[in-house]
Amino acid sequence: MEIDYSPAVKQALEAGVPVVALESTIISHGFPYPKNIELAAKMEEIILAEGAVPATIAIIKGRIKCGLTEDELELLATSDDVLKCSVRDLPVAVGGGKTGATTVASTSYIAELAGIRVFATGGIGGVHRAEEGGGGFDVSADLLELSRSNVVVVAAGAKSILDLPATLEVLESYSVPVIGYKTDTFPAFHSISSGLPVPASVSNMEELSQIACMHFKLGLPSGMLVCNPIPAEYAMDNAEVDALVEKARQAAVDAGAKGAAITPYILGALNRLSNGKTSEVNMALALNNGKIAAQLAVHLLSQLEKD
Ligand code: PSU
Ligand code: MN
Repeated sequence: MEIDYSPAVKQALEAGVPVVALESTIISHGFPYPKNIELAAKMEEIILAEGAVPATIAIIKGRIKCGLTEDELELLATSDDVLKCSVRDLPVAVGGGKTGATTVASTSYIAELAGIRVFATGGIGGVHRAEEGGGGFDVSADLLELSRSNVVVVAAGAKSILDLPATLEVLESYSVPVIGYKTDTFPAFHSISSGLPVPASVSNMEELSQIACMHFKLGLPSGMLVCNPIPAEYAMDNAEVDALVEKARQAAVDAGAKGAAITPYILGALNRLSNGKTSEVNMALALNNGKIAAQLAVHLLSQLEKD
């Protein structure tokens, strides 16, 4: 598959400089403009500051891009004609010359093809709650892709709009290692903890990179999920989030939002209902994931070279 690399990403991959993949759905469908472009720029800065090179992935007019120009980021942030592309949408987007933002699933898929081992996002998709407004029967392709793309994904867990116990069960069935970074519970995106235990946790970067290194050395076909909770100073109380989520879910039912449109709809409703607070929190956790992913990419590369 042909991928268009930006000069910076191409150079980094050739020279063996650590690279961190970034998704673009968070830009096109996760934040309002101009917060989204602010996030995209800050995410790149924070990764560069840690000594890694950011590679934002998207489909631009039918071309798979790994590393974007400012104009391309601006297009993704402002156009209302950007498809939300999971893996199954790639043939339609690429074949049809369309512009699409990549989800955790499709970004992981492309990152592996590009030889990028670490990917930072906000939160992963998961198993939706079965009741109305939860999406009905709806399981994100992010989970399936985590089982078959050989990439370490750093995320602040998943949002409490999802069924988190079921999400963890599916990750177990799919043999995806789930590692808590400085936590022994699964983070709930806006909140530090869902209260659900994770199967393993590490207390520092050295340990994390050793485990990630072992994942690749064992040749496991799956990805690995690193759960990095939101920093305490930005975190929201579980009760505050739960109350907002209930209202946002009702708004989604009233608006008839379904399928792939559910998550973006609920994110927008949470932002409105909280007067922008959830977007601020979302920004803080995404940047923190960028930072940890960059540190991991740097450590992992030297670890892999050592062994
Ligand atoms: N969660 C967020 N913000 C997002 C997403 C999830 O807080 O922008 C996006 C990610 O790109 C994720 C996708 O991969 O939604 C999952 O969508 P679905 O549930 O339709 O698979
Ligand atoms: Mn879905």
